[in-house]
Formats: sequence, structure tokens, C-alpha cells
Amino acid sequence: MRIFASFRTSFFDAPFFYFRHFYIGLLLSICALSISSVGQQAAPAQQPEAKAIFKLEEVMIPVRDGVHLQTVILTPLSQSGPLPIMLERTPYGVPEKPPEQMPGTWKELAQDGYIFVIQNLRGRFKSEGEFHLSSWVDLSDPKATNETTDAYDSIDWLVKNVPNNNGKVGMRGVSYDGLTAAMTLLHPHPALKAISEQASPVDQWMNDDDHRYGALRESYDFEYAVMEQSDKNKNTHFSFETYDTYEWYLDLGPLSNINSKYLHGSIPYWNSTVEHPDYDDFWKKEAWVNQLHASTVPNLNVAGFWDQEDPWGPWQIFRHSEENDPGHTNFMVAGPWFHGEWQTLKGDRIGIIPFGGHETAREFRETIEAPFFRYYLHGEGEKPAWQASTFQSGSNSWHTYATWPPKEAKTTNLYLHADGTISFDPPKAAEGSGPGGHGKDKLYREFVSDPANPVPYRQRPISPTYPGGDWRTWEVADQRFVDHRPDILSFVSAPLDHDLTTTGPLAADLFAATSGTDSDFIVKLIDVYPQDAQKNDWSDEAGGPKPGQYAQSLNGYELPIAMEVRRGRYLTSFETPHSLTPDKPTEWNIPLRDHDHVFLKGHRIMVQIQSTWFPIIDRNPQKFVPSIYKAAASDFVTATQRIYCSPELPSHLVVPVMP
Ligand code: PG9
Repeated sequence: MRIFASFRTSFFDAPFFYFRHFYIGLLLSICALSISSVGQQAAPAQQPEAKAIFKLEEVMIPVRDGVHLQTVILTPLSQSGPLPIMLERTPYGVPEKPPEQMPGTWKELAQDGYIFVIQNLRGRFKSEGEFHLSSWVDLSDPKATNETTDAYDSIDWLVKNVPNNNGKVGMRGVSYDGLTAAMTLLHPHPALKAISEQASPVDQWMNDDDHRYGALRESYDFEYAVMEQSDKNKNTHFSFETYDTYEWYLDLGPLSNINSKYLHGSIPYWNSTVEHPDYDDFWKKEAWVNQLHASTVPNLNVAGFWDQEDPWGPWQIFRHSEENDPGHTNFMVAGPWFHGEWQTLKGDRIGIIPFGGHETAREFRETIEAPFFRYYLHGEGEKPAWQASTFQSGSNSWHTYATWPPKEAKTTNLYLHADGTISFDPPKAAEGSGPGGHGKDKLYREFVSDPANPVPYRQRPISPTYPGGDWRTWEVADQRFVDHRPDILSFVSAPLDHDLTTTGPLAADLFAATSGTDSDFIVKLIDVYPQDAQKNDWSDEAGGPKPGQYAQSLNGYELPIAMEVRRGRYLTSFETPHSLTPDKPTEWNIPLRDHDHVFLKGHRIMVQIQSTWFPIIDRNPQKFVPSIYKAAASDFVTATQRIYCSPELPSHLVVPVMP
């Protein structure tokens, strides 16, 4: 059986052009050229030769242990004086030839003038050494190498060897490339004057790509580890023999089958994942951000509110840097974006949700990112006067905040009621008098969770994670695709009589019980659009959805604003899992991250609660076992789940409401 589908190593074939700004930019410039040459075929005149804009030079930069890193230097041909260096470090491959047109997403930066440098991480493509997919930094060992030291040594070499540089270096990048920028904060080279980490992970057990508070992001962890560790010279896609990956993961059965049937121990990161189920020293060392306690280099942190991979890391870096930032050099930018959407050409919508005519990605680069680097690397313009800037969803407008979270935001509880409603009023004593079960007078609502029939996290058939097509926007998918399953509880408010602005960190505080000895709860906070959010007239004049486009309307759309999972075994300790006491109501705190969203007048607020979310989250057996990754098929059992809504056990959401 063929397990892997490999990709050519050519930079332009990189599977990442779906979501990486650099690749998107270059791809678009190539597409633009090929489209225009197709158009030229009929024309007699010869297409003028594309004018080169960069000179490309490939070098092998030596670092402290003698390893050489494959590095491409793109110098603008128009350069007339010393320029700063803009470095990006990546595991995904460097360009083989210079772009023939200015990549669309580089335009805003490039007009200020930079020498762009792109480097493959150690152990990837032609870079020597081994790639461990690791963020471990041990600064006490002078001989140890890691992404912090490799960046330091490379910057040292670049400022000494690249002709006509002005001695100032910037770094930026999305996701892994953002991580390598962020990790410089632990020991920055003196020439590094500014960075912009964008969607950098910080702690792969606690959140980010691979887990959420210890609950394994099964499909992501597995597919990503295969992609990066199957072949040094390629980005490799696992070749699923089943079209719908939901079906593949379900048929797989217990997780131990991944190694016994497919990988046979060949992917080190997957092996580490399953050997370290709990928050042990392995994961604590990987959590590099815990060594960061000050703003060491001016940093523009960038996060997407609907980032399907790393929505949490940038906020953590921002908060750790805030611990000591007397010079005010630590900034936060967030918007309604999927992973890296701010580095696509326009960013005028996510899925079918438009941003009110704004091209948020271009606007971000033009008015925030380029001026930030211009100030610190060219010494021109002004420092940002704000600490945080967001593109707020719902109102579709840019906002700046002197501090984050804004001081005016008032923490407010939003209660779940046993009759399936939501309101700012807590449950009353009278509601708690019944014997339990569904109904207005009851203490709780309940459902049965069956690991053999888990709730899909997005509409089936579920495509492989990479190359990222519909994966990118699943977090904004209309939740009507599941809201009537018997294993999902939905609570919904009355239509709002005024706009409700929520700015800051959200959380859920559930009082829940399970008949099992381990369990997961997933909470989704949803903005329900009115039934007449858009014109429903099919005539051309009205501009409403046409036959065949009915499902693409916003009418009645259930838009997730925040979603998260918690795993019962880690409620009291991340290091040592504990079993739950069957049927005992327990408090579940579920952080829902930072947001900036307006629930508009006429919209309703919905909360959905479920216990499976598959295969993005692996199935909890619902029976306590020492390691879920070693569970047998017979360990997976159904469980009856209860959500309490009584005066004594008032399940609620915690919402930062702006005046
Ligand atoms: N989310 C990807 C990743 C970053 C860092 C570690 C592992 C995965 C990425 O897009 O690069």
C-alpha cells in the first residue's frame, strides 16, 4: 500500500502556497504572467520580457556547531543605498528563482526597500543537520543549538557578509516561520531591531496546533508530522485510501493503530506525541514561551480570531512580553482571519462572511505592518500609538486600544437555562424543583455521547488537512450542519434588542457530569443571523441568492465566534490525569480565548455543547485509562452527559461586554 504522496521540491510547487503569504505572493505573480501570456497568444506583438526585480543568490550560512543552513538572498535590483535585511526562516523550502513580478503580498513592505532573506531550518531541504520539529531552547548550555541560536548566528553572518545592508535586521513570518521569529526574543542578536511574529505557536500541549489543554488534535498532529518528517527534501502528504477522512479515522480505531498499521515508528514527532500523553517535562521544555518575561525586541504580534491552527500563541507571547515592557515595544494585532489570511491579497471575507467592503489583509499590511518595520528599520514615521489594534467582526471596523483587554470591558455572565434559553439572568430557584431531564422546571439537560458515532467537526466528507482547501475556513462553517443531532445541546437567546460588543477574553464555566470516568466537553459560542439577514429574492435586481446558491446565504447562519474543548482527566492537574466520579456535577472552566465581535441587534446568541469533535480531536474513551493513546477498542463506551442549569450549579459563559 502506498502511504505517502510526495511533492516536488520546487519552491513554486510548495503545497504551502495555499496559506503562506510568501508562496501566495510568488504564485500570484507567476499566475499573472502565465495568464497574460495566454492572452498574448492571439496577439501578433511579442510579449515584452519580464524585468527582473531581484537578484537571487544562494549561500550556505555556517552556524556555531559547523552546520550550514541553505539561505536565499533576494537583493532589489533598484537598490541605491544601504538597506535593512528582512529575514524569514522556514521548514517549507526556499525559492529557486527570483520572482518575476513583485509578489502581491510583498508590495507594501517592498516599496520601503528591503533585502529579503529566506532560510531553510536545519535539517530541511539542503540545510544540514537534523530537523526535530522542536521549540526546545536551552540557553544554559553554550554548545546547544536551537531555533534561537540558529537565528542569532545567521543574523550575525548576514550583517557581516551581505553587501550594502544598513546593519538592521527584521524578521517576520506566519506560523512555523512566525515561531522562528518569535523564538529570537529569548536571546536576540543586537542587530535584530524588530520582528513580527504572526500566528506563532508557543506550547503544543496546552493549545496551538497539536492539542487543546491536553486533548489531542488527532488529524492535525498526525498529518502535519507526516508532512514534515517523512522526507527531508519534500513536504509529504499522507495518502488516505478513504475519500472522507472522517471515515478513515473512525475505521482506524484506537490511536495505537497509526503506528502498528501505517507509520511503524518512522515519524519521530508522532512517536513523541503518543509517548507523552500528559504535560510532562517533554512538553514543558517545548513550551519556549515560559522563558519569556519581557519585551526584548519591538514585536508586532498578529493573531486570527478564526485561526484553525495557532489562534492562541500570539496572545501568549503578547502577555509574556507585557510582564516587563517599559519602552512599550510590544504590540498586538488581531482580525477575523483564518491562519495567515492577513498575508493573502485582499482578506475581504472569510468563507461566505464579508468584511463590509474592507480589504483587511491589504489594509493591515499597508497601515500597520509596513509602517511598523519602516519605523524600526528605516527610522521613518512614527511608533504605533496603541497597544492593540483589531478588525472587529460584526461591526466590520478597525479599532485601536490603549491597553488589552480594554479597561472599559465589563465581565458579564450569560446563563444557560434548562429550557434551552440563554439570558443575562441567572436561573431562578423555581426552575430547579423538577426531577431532572429536559424541560422548563428541571435542573439539567442531558445527552448521550457515543464514541462510535462522534460529531464531525466540519461537514463530511472531510478532506485531508493539507493541501489546505476547505480546512482553512472550517471554523466559520454554519453550525446548522450539526445542531439537531441528539448528542448536541443547543441553547439560544431571544433576538437582541441592541448591539452587544464583546471585547477581550471569553470563557465558559460549566457545571457538568458524566456517567463515565473520563470525558470531553466542547463549547461553541455562536452568532445566529436573523432569517432575513440577506434579501431572499431570487431576482437579479434584488441580488439575493439564486437557485443553486441557497446554502450560500447568511439567512439564519450559525456563525461560531469561539470554540474550545476540555478533557476531564486534566481538570485538576495537567501533569497527572485523574478519573472523574460518575454522575458527580463538576465545574469545568473552558477558556475561549480573546475576541472582538459585535452580536448585532436582531441576532441571537447560541451555545452548543457536545462531547465529541472528530477527527480534529481524538475520541475520549469515556472510561478512564492510564493513556488514551494505548486504549483498546473495548475501552470506548457511551456516556450520559448532563449540563446543570440551576441556581446552585449555574452553567454560564463569561463575556467581556463593552459599554
Ligand atoms: N501550523 C503550522 C505549524 C507551526 C509550527 C509547528 C507545527 C505546525 C504551520 O502552519 O506552519
